[in-house]
Amino acid sequence: MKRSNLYSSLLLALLVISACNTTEQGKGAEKQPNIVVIYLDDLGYGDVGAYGATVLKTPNMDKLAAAGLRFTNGYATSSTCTPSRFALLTGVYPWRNKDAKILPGTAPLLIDTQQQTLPKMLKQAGYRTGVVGKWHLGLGTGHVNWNQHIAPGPNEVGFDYAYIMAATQDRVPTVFIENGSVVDAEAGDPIEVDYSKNFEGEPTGLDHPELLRMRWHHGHNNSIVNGIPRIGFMKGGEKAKWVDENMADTFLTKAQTFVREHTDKPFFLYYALHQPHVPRTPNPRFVGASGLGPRGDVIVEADWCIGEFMKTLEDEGLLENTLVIFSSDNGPVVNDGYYDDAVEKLGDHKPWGPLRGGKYSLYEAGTRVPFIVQWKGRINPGVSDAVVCQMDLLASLAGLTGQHSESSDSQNLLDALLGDTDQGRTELIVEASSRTALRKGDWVMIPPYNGPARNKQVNIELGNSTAYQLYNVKNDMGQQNNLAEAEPEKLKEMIDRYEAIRGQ
Ligand code: NG6
Ligand code: CA
Repeated sequence: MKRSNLYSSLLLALLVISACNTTEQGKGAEKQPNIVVIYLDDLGYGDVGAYGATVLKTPNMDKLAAAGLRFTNGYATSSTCTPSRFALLTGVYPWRNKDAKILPGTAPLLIDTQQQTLPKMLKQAGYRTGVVGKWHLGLGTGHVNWNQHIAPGPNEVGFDYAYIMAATQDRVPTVFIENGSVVDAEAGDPIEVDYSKNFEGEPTGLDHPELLRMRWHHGHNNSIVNGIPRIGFMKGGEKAKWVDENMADTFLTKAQTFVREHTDKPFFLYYALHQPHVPRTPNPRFVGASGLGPRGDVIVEADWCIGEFMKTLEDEGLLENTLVIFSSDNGPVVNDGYYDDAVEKLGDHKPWGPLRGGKYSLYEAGTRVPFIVQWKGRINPGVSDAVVCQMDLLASLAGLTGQHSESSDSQNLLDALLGDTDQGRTELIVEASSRTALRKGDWVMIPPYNGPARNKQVNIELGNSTAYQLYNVKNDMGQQNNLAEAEPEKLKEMIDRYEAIRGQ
């Protein structure tokens, strides 16, 4: 071979190899994008501009929707936090686990450490995994010593990194926990937590209303932290206690840092914001921002955090290689136990949008939530009416990353989530404080339940009735016309299917 020919052959070979590499990388990016779940706490279907809110402005959430796929039938499994988060992380219906209920801050870890989870599955696919924000899935095995390493917790169910609050911001302990250790804990000021009795000499919201800067409406009258009465009793840990108004910035910074530190390998980040759950304590920068009082202000604050977080992805050049899923753990509540002007300043804003009910409810506003999926360059912006559920992320993301889902509840809806089809689930059981209902096609069937029709304290219709309820939620989104009597065949079909699934 002539020397010039040899050179050209070598050059050609190099070109072929580099072309193959590019294709490989391209394929890898398609299969292994970074994955971020941005999860709000009690954000309602009607709280987001893209879902019809007009009084309340959410430009950054709207931007996600404008650049991504907005689901009109996106569901949490449950109308409260713990069961929804359980399903999100395990892909299993929460009603299969009798302990999947709103947990106190002292509850043991709800997820079995042997169980498959979303972060564990993604770790198998080579991902680095992190959780920042609200946990509320229990910690330890029953008697947590808050002054020692706390385990099992997020690190034992698949998260490489965890910066969390244990339960909710209205429950003690009011401290952050980073990889099993209370942040800023001091050996000389040990933390003690009890949900049944107070510690001697410690003031409570019930006994010392003069010490409060936020009054309790129902519940929330135990230990006082930062002038706010909480659920449960806590002693010690003065330096470790969070400043409520700084929580949003703290979680944002941790989420941004996680991204910046993991740009070399695919990552999965579960960014679980604490807004707009009670107590609503916007940073002073956001006080008055919404005109709707603290509930609106903390939604504006959360919206800002999301904008800043998305900027970080953009600045790191990751937008085109990151699948972002935005949703909420359950529907909205206006008065959830504190006097905070949310009721008085609500005006024309409808956190539940066109849906009936809210948090704690079996009606649609309990579980149908904002649900947006964005992947720049891969997902065509638009709106999808496919029924999708957060529980399906396990099987769908397993499908995306070439892994196997061990859950039979979680469905691989990757094509629907990426907008390649508008076919989602055909049926879904939704849950509200251990009561369940069936959505199948355009229909929702709620079996009879004892209990009040309305929770008067939070002023939300719960879905309880002595009779069967049957709604066509396509024609009657607000569930105003109970068709149980008019459509006996449909009702029977729904009851049969419901009983079959619940009996599985
Ligand atoms: C309820 C609390 C409520 C809220 C909820 C959990 C009372 C009276 N109410 O028990 O304020 O903390 O639990 O919300 O204590 S969730 O979004 O975490 O499910
Ligand atoms: Ca919640």
